[in-house]
Amino acid sequence: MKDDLKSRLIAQARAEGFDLTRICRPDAVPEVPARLAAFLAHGYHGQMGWLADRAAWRGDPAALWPEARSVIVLGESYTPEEDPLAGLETPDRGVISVYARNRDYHDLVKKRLKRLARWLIAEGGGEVKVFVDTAPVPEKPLGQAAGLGWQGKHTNLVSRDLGSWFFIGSVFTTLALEPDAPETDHCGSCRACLDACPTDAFPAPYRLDARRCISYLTIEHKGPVDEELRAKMGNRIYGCDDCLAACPWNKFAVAARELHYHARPDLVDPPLAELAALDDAGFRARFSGSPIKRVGRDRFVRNVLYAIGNSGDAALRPAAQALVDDPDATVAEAARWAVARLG
Ligand code: B12
Ligand code: SF4
Ligand code: SF4
Repeated sequence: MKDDLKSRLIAQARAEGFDLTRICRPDAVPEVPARLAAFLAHGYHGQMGWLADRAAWRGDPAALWPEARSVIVLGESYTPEEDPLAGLETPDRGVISVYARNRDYHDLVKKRLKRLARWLIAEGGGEVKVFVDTAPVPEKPLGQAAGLGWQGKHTNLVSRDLGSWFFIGSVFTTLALEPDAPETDHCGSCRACLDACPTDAFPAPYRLDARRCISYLTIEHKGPVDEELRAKMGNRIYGCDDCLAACPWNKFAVAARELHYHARPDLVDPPLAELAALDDAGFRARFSGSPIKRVGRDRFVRNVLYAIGNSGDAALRPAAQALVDDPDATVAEAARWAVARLG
């Protein structure tokens, strides 16, 4: 009877739009507390104090909700149709990472998780909690324990079916569902992701120093970025996909089923001059419904100015010059840096 519930759950998740559905026990990741503690002890989390604040829960899903008996871990593909790195060849344009080229996945995945959870309660009873990204849940290790994929050397989960381009969501339940077998590491001797990183953000395979990662620097880091790293950011203005795009397992990925993940044309490599001119209202209007809205106009324009400084394109100098007295001190400093770099 329970197995029947599990196969119907998998079919229901598929109908909701999830590409992968696997199950593990909440206590299936005993290695995580020590590894998370080592990550924090090195200071790899930078300004992301929230990673340290709730480390006891993030390390141990069984402590987060002691009544939970199973974790359903789900993967949703956002594989791009376009070449994700093509924009790196056009320095007068900014590259936005694939996951942020349309609607915010947090909203889309959460809605689906909630619908799936309601279905599960109706069919099997029990209680549920749903999580995607923002809760203190070790989503990647849980995904590996459930067999969704393995944590590759770039630290993200890689699936034999979807490659590196998929989001993770989870449903914790008090039901005891049959767990799946964990996935094993299929990286072998490959190190394509490590070699692709523009900022050498991997102190070792499977370990990321987030302080050097362009995704962290463009999205999470407040204030000025170290000059040594700025120059290496190129024209990446929101997130970074270089290590994901390098993964050979992507050849098995098919384009995302969810149309809201297909790129909005105006978010594929937009002109830097246009973005530098955005004020608060313009920024909010342009990025409404997009994850980019979270960083706010000032941090976004800071990123755009670093890209202008790296462009080598003197035609962009006036766009930076216009911001040297910006009320935001970080934006003003970035503008002066860009003007000086363009000579
Ligand atoms: C914080 C965070 C970030 C930070 C830090 C990233 C990181 N690798 O930790 C920053 C801002 C840099 C970031 C960037 C990105 N992120 Co992010 N991020 C998170 C978040 C919120 C928490 C991750 C976390 O706990 N990090 C802390 C460290 C300690 O965890 P860890 O990487 O798992 O570290 C493990 C390894 O070091 C490992 N380890 C240590 N030694 C060894 C040895 C061996 C042999 C092995 C196997 C493992 C191992 O053990 C550690 C503990 O598990 C998760 C959502 C969530 N709640 O889980 C999303 C999440 C990981 N991010 C995601 C995405 C998509 C991205 C980006 C691709 C976005 C982009 N395009 O810019 C980049 C990728 C950068 C990269 N190479 O990781 C997805 C990944 C989906 C997937 N398929 O894996 C997640 C799961 C969000 C989601 N719900 O879909 N992210
Ligand atoms: S996201 Fe970019 S900067 Fe961060 S580790 Fe991957 S390649 Fe390096
Ligand atoms: S690029 Fe190679 S080393 Fe990196 S995650 Fe993919 S298979 Fe593993």
